[in-house]
Amino acid sequence: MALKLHGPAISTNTSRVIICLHEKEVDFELVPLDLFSGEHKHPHFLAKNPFGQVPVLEDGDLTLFESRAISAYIAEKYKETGYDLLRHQNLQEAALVKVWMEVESQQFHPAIAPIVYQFFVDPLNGVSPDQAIIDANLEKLGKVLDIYEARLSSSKYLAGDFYSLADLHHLPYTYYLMKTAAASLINERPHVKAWWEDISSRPASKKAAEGMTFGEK
Ligand code: GSH
Repeated sequence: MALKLHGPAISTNTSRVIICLHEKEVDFELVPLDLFSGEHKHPHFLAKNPFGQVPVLEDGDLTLFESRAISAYIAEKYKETGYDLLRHQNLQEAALVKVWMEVESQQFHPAIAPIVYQFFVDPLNGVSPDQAIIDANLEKLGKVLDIYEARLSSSKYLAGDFYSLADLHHLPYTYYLMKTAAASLINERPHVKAWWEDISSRPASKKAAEGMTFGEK
C-alpha cells in the first residue's frame, strides 16, 4: 500500500516530507487538506495528529506527525533506495547529519519561520506584516547565517562534503524567503548562496517546488 501524506503541497512542513519522498524515489499519495477551512481541526484529522497540524504520514497502521521525524523515518526505512540522506554506513558522518538537523530545527527555524509567516501567512488572514518582528528575526537569522557561511567555506554541505537530510530540512522555508527582499541575507554570503543554489536545483527540490505556490497570483 502506498504511503499516504496528508497536507497541502504549499505547506512548508508538508513539502519538507515531499522533497524527502522524491529523493528516496518512493511512491506516495498526497491527500490534500484545506487549512483555510480549518479541516485540520476536525475530529477525523485530530485523531491522526492531536495538535491539529500538517503533515501527517500514514504507512499502513503507523501514523506519524512532525515533519522532521517523518522525513527521518522515510530516510531510514528506504535507506537502500534513492539517495542516502543519512550516511548510514558511516557513524561519524551520520552523527554530523544529526548535529546539523538539530541546528536547523533549534537555530535556523526559530529565526526564519516568523519572517516567512509575516510575509506569507499573516496577509492571508488579513493581518499586515509586523516590521518589528521581521527586523528582529532578520538580525537573528543573519547571525545564524554567518555561522553557516563559515561552515560552508570548509565543507560543501552542512554535515560534510555530501548532501544530506540536514541540508534538505532547510529547503521549504528558504524557498519562500528567497521570494522576498530578505533573499539578500542568502545572496550576500557567497558560500551560503552557492549552497542554496546547489540544494534548490536538485531534481527532488525542483519537483516539490512546483507545488509551492504560496503567495502567487
Ligand atoms: N513542527 C511541526 C512539523 O514540523 O510538522 C509543525 C507543523 C506546522 O506548523 N504545520 C502548519 C500547520 O499545520 C502548516 S506548515 N498550521 C496550521 C495550524 O497550526 O493550525
